[in-house]
Amino acid sequence: SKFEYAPAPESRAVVDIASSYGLFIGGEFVEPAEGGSFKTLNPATEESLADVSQAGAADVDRAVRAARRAYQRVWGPMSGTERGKYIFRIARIMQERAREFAVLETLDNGKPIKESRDVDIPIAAAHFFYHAGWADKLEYAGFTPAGSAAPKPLGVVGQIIPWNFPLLMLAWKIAPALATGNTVVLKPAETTPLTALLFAQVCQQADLPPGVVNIVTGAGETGRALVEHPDVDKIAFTGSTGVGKGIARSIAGTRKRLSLELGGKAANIVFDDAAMDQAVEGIVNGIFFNQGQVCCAGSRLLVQESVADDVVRRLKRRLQALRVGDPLDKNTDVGAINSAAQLARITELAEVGVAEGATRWSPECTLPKNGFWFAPTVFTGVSQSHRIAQEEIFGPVLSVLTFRTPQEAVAKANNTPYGLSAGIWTEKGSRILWMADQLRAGVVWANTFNRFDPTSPFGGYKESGYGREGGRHGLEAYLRLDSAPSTARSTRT
Ligand code: TXE
Repeated sequence: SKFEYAPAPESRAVVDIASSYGLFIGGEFVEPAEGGSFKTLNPATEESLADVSQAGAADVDRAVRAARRAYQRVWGPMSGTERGKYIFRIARIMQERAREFAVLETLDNGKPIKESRDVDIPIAAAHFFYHAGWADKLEYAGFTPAGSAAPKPLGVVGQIIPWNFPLLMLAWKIAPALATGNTVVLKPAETTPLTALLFAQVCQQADLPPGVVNIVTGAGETGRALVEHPDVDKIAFTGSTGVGKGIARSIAGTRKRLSLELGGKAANIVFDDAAMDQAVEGIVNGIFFNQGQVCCAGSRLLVQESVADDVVRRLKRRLQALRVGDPLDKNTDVGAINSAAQLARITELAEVGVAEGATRWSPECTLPKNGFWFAPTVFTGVSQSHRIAQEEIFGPVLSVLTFRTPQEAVAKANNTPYGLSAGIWTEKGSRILWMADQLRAGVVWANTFNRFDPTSPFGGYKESGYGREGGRHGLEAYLRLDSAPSTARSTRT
């Protein structure tokens, strides 16, 4: 049955939030077969924003069938040029509706509006623009030998994303999948489904053929149904390392392809010759951007011993000036933690840090009474074996360690199970190149941190996962590079 909208009692000025949402399947919003729903909250106030449908296995099956039909009948056979036009149209509408997206993202996630306004939404739109440009050029990009057929799509792709960058992760997943001719069933995280549902409306507005994009909302059970569905050709997952490993186990031995983007414990490495004001800004941005709920967050500061006291002093002074509070206030630097569960994980690991003997410090700040809040926190006196130096905290908590030589910095930076990103702060170009070569990290930033661009591939080493997202490399995850015929007609441009 089709889902009818009722406006929420106090829908916000900028964005219309419905009181309840259906599943987006086959181009329309529909009721879930078993009728269940869950609430999504504003983490800054704990108020309910909307009721969202809970997709069960029957709904996931319906979405996969819609995606298969769209793949076989419309999207697979369509020329790259035509596909590109639809993706461009989506990008343009996202730009036009950027304010709505930004406010909705901040309400549902708790992140400061200046981040959703200046980072999440514009980069999400940029991913669609970038990939629209690829849609009709795939056969010229060297994926397959010159003169042979264009590379083929995989078919129906299941995508599962986390709550830390809800719309941006959706864009990282959907834009390359569509550009390469695949159709999609995407499951947003259960605490942040609203911008994905607004994106579904954008697909309608862009007249995207029904079934090319399907959005199923729900928690881990819904994700599991998607992973286990026999007619899905690939799973792309971003989330916790534990769940990622479980997905890899359940997919082993099936025809499904898999790409995983998991956790991190990045080192932000500051040498004594670094431009210190810039480095301190980079440290702050590295760990307090999005409340530290970032897989590539610079959660370990490795600072050269000779300047360690000075850097920590400057850092603390800078943190006194951070504004923590109402995420909708455009002056806010640090917003709310996304959920009670995440707050509990952060709180527990911070307590472990104290119990293991590290020194805990936070600037003075008054946290709002309701909602999920955690003050910016710095641990000094941390050693490599401490859990706060090894485990992903995924919160506004920085662990400070020191080193003497570049070799020691490399050894310490590489001493975690992860390998997603790293930062280097030095004025010496030769040292940047040597360090970047030695660090086991998929992304290495020099004299900057947390920079994202659709043209650069992003992804990890070791337990941070495999596969790359963004750039030419990101497209490979959605293509068959052999010359076997695909189930749909060729994707000639
Ligand atoms: O992640 P989950 P959680 C890390 C971070 C955080 C921890 C836990 O350290 O503290 O993970 O976060 C879906 N089959 N990261 O519990 O559960 C789930 O519904 C299929 C790092 O929120 O991995 C959601 O859509 N899907 C990370 C998505 O997986 C399942 C971002 C992620 O949730 C599933 C998020 C299952 N069995 C957390 N169980 C990063 N790399 O950025 C859950 N899901």
